[in-house]
Amino acid sequence: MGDSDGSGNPGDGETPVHEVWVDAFSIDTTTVTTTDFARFVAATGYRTESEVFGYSAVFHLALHADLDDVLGQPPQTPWWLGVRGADWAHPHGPLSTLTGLAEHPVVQVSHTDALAYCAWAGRRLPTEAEWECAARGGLPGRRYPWGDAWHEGRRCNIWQGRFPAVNTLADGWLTTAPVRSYEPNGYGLWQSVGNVWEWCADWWAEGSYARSATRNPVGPAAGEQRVMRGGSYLCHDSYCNRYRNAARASNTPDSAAGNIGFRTVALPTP
Ligand SMILES: [Ca+2]
Ligand SMILES: [Ca+2]
Repeated sequence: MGDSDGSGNPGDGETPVHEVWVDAFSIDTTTVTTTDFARFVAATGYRTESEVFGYSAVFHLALHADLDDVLGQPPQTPWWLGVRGADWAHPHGPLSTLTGLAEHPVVQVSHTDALAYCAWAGRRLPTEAEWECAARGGLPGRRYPWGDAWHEGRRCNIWQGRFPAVNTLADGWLTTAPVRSYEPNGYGLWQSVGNVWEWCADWWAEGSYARSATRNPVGPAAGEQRVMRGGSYLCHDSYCNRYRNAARASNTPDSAAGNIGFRTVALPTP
């Protein structure tokens, strides 16, 4: 695990590189789709945290909402808009729908929502170590799931152009791509890097690698943020080079946005 080529970001805790053992596990080849999530909601009546809060985060160029429904934008990340009525079924705002998105990843789901889905499905979130093992696809120490070479726009869905205003769409997508786009890695996983960030089970701590268990690590015992891995359609070298196997990020468990989803793992829990 970890950043072998020095491209990690200060504060992201991608080092030290360390060897871990994970017991065999079975992981989804794709992130959970809107179709999967709709089945869960239909079966349980579950209301996501965005629905309870009444708003969620939408990327400014994807907005489908009346301006009255735009509640604000964080000064540090003004490309995110807080939008009333944005939720998993209206990922770009209340005027958006899931039409055409049946095979796209579900987004606007918090870590709490992902756990609720897992409980219904009889599955769980991957640990951070399992996620990285799966994302590497049998190529340890490489930068991307397919190796070290960069194939601009042909292997994953990130941002091309000038972030956050101009996207040339060289890879075909401004926001999410269908979950089976590009090519799977050596273990059959699609889009572990790019497309959407993926929630992991672990609590986040910048220094967790220095004190990681060597067998089946599960991360810190407690924390304030949960780990997310893999980067998203908003990643770009100029702003966020986190579309790499080793890259790490985190968010509070009740956070949701238009570029965060998840994939699940079969029980039991390590
Ligand atoms: Ca793209
Ligand atoms: Ca991903």
